[in-house]
Amino acid sequence: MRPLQVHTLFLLGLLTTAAAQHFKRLGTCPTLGCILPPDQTDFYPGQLFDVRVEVHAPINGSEASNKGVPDEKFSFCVQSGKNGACQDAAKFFGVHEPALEKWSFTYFEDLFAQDANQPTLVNVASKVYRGINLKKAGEYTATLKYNGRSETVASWVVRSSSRKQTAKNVLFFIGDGMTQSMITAARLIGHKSINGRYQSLMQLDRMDANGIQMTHSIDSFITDSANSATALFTGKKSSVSALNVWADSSPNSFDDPKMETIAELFRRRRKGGALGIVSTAFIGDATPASLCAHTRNRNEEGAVIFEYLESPEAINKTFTWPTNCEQPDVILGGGAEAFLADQVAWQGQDMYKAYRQKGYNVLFTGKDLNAANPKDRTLGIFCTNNMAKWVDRNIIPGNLRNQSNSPTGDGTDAVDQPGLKEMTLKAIDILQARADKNAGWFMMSEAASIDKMMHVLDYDRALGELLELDDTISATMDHLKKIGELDNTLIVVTADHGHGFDVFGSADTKYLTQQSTNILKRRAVGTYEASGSSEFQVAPGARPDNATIVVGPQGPSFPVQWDPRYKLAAGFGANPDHRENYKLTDSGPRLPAVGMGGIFVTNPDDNTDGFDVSGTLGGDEAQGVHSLTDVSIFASGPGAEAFRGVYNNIDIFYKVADAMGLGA
Ligand SMILES: *[C@@H]1O[C@H](CO)[C@@H](O)[C@H](O)[C@H]1NC(C)=O
Ligand SMILES: *[C@@H]1O[C@H](CO)[C@@H](O)[C@H](O)[C@H]1NC(C)=O
Ligand SMILES: *[C@@H]1O[C@H](CO)[C@@H](O)[C@H](O)[C@H]1NC(C)=O
Ligand SMILES: CC(=O)N[C@H]1CO[C@H](CO)[C@@H](O)[C@@H]1O
Repeated sequence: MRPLQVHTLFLLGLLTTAAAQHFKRLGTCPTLGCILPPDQTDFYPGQLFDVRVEVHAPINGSEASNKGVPDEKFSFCVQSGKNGACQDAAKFFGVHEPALEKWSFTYFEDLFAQDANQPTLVNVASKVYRGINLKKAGEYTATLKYNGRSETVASWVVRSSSRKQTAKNVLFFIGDGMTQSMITAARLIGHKSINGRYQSLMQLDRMDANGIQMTHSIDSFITDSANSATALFTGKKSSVSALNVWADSSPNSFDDPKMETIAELFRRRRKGGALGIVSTAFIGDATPASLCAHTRNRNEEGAVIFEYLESPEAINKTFTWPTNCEQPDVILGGGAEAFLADQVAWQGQDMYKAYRQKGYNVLFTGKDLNAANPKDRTLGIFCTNNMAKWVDRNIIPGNLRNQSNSPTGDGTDAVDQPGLKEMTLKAIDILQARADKNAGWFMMSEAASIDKMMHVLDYDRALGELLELDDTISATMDHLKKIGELDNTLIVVTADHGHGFDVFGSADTKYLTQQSTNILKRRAVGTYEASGSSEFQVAPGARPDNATIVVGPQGPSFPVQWDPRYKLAAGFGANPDHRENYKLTDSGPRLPAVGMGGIFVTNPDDNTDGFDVSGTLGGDEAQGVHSLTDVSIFASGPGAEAFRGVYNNIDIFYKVADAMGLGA
């Protein structure tokens, strides 16, 4: 902890822009002088980053200044510690004085300006210092002076670090969007209880340590998966949609100042260490992209896939970046569109071919994954877009038909998709086979569709994904034990953000569908004592009562029946207009709202026998959105105790880096 830097000029700046809330000139920059990394940024010793300074001159709007001409003669200096002199930045960083860059951008000051289509126009003068690092732990102060007497001050801290390795391997699981209320609901449907007592627990309930992390963005209190993953993997706060960069105001999505990720640092400091990325999302999506890619715009899916293979710098050599992930040893997930030349691949290249040329074994089915030689660098892409959901793969496999989502792009159906468990276990074998002796490995494995199914209010599928994650963690621990690596492996499980989901009772779906009006249908919801016990039956596992229950094909810790008469009655904090009947959508993932006349309204084909729920979001939202809640973090293995307590999402990067002993 350190005191907030209270600076009079900052306060003046804050007063003039106090109204900027929805829309900001630049979120990290309350004054007209901007420093990126902004005030209150922390670093790991030697961690690479870029620095950008901007001087803004709005030509109109409430902050109009200097007739719209930005001060090009600004000065920028950095001071180490409390007493040293503030040294010219180029000299301090040991780089050439960068060239001056200029551009302009527009933004709306508020919703009234947007309605009137009156954007404010801002002219900018800027410099960028690339590939910097600060080796010595301690405090640093960066000062930008502009417009004569104005100044912006940023206080940075290089944290102390550990060189002692406690964990040879790190397996980092992300349950995307997973909150404690979802874990509670998944436990209720996946585990039997008698008289209020569970007869078995989730793997998440049985980890060595647990804590709570705060997920706010650098400039908004609700986060998205790009900037929260950036926080987890770089130890830096960032903005919505930004991947491992601080968002600047320039139009280019690739020139924003970068920050080194845990994967890049691991590759640079642990020679011979192996790197794995597994996700049930399209593999260029924000969370899997956050290990290796750098861009202001998470939608640059083609660029992300190119950056994994080459380096962020290969996008444009002008934006030098002296580190990269050096071609991860294993990449498994969906998202074939970013590899297919005629779809969204980078510059229309056949990226499968490009990966093969760099030595990757490229495969497309669960069968091929199972048979793959673990010694090979492996790219497994099993479908276009996101992968099939656990409920569809295991309960309603017919839903995998007629999707035209083959990863080869030939228009057939991707019917042989592995689950998170199969991918994660195989990835472990590949990392084990490819890591140099004692060099260990780092893997991120993401249950992406907890989030994706919560967005579409498909609670059954979301909880299925969560139970699959839990099953994956326990199978992983068994596997690591079998191969003698459990005691060498730190396992961390957390979420990147939450959704406002919770359960408030049970619903008699039979009664609900037979009533004629909204208000009568809602009588089917039983609260308090009328909520009863869970009617979901579970498959037997290592449980005392397993004799009486029919074993499903899914194994223990999953319900054997996904649509009992009495379901969970649940709600959502942020939703479009929709209709609810609490039954499993058996045609595939739910579509709660559709576009009609320029806004999203209740999908007339969804839950036709349900009751209407009014939206809480604007008509431009087709889905639910993320919410504020802190999220849980669980850890087991060497170094797990560091994850106890309540802290910020950025702290997780430092804890993981220390466990791996990545201090220089
Ligand atoms: C600012 O100036 C630009 C360019 O002349 C104009 O398009 C815009 O509407 C102006 N905005 C305001 C808020 O006056
Ligand atoms: C690289 O970036 C520079 C500076 O923004 C730009 O002028 C140039 O056109 C870019 N090159 C490519 C190939 O995009
Ligand atoms: C539970 O199932 C296992 C495997 O089918 C069996 O060996 C065990 O005896 C069962 N336990 C009880 C208490 O029925
Ligand atoms: C609705 C539809 O197109 N159904 C087709 C799905 O695919 C099977 C074969 O895989 C066809 O028989 C169906 O007609």
